[in-house]
Amino acid sequence: MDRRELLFATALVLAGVLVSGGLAHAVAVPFDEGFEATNHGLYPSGSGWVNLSWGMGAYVTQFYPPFSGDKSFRLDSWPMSSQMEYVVLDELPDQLSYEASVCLDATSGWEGLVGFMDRYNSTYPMWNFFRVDGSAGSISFCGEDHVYLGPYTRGQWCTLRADLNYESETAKLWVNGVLAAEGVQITPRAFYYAPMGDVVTDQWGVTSEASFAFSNIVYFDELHVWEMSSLGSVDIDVKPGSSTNPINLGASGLLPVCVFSSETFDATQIDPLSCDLAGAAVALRGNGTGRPMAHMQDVDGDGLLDMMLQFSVEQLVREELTGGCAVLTGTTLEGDEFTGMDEVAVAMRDFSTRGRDRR
Ligand SMILES: [Ca+2]
Ligand SMILES: [Ca+2]
Ligand SMILES: [Ca+2]
Repeated sequence: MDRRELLFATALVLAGVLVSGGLAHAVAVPFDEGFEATNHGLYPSGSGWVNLSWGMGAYVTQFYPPFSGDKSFRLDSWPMSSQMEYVVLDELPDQLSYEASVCLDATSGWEGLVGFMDRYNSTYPMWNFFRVDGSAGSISFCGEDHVYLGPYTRGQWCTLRADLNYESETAKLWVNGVLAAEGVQITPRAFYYAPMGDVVTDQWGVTSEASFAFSNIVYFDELHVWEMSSLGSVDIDVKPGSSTNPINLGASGLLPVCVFSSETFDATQIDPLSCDLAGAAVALRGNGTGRPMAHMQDVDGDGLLDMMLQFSVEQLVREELTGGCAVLTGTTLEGDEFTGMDEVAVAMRDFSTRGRDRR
């Protein structure tokens, strides 16, 4: 039996023990775990964690600088057995994102993995996962494509995020909040794999890998899984300069709305003609050109140009403002959809025609 076969056999035995002991309860998406609710030295069993493969140990620790709060999750593998922990997700939405902060121990950390897993497999029983490799000094992602994402230094926390689109079977990947790769081919949610039969990758978790001749200590913190809307969410400000954002529906005139650029969204690429705010389109210039009233300006002073849009107050639909929120939707010139929301205070000073019509 070579090492791979031994690992496979070990995983099967351990998995058998787990299955006979009853299946784990699924956790709801969104899933959030910062390990602050578990005492030092204990396994975080209260939040749905299940052990897949015992290495040397897995417990919440206060003794290593965490990413958040004062605790993180420490996984320590044996040379022949990975330490693998997972939660079962109650659903796998079409657009699923996950994020994890990972730190390889400064002296004893070799490789940490985060992503999806199934009960039976051998060396890398994971799919659509990040690999933080201390000896190579690299961060990579393994889906159907394997992509290098950037350098890594042991002893440092890195935050990894994957936006998985199971419909297009591609991912956007982020390292420390910066987009590192997009259009990366991913493994489907469910597939057939000869050694294992039907595989459903509904288990998500973390691993300290065992392909080393010594133990491997990895810390994990701030683990999140959530459903991504097909619409990208952007920051907007109705009436920049006003925090209460009063709108008088009985009045005419223009309502300015700023859409902010960020590291991940370029508001200058918005198609103003595609935008809708509570039923209103961007007003057109009155000079017969038919051009929308939109201009670029760095409204929040962060060095990135933002998009200022002017909407006609008369077009606003009162029913779409109930609840005190105005929702903006639109697309970029490349066709990417986005949405943003701001609070508004609606006043109805004029109850003549408009108010009655809309009752
Ligand atoms: Ca923490
Ligand atoms: Ca405002
Ligand atoms: Ca700006």
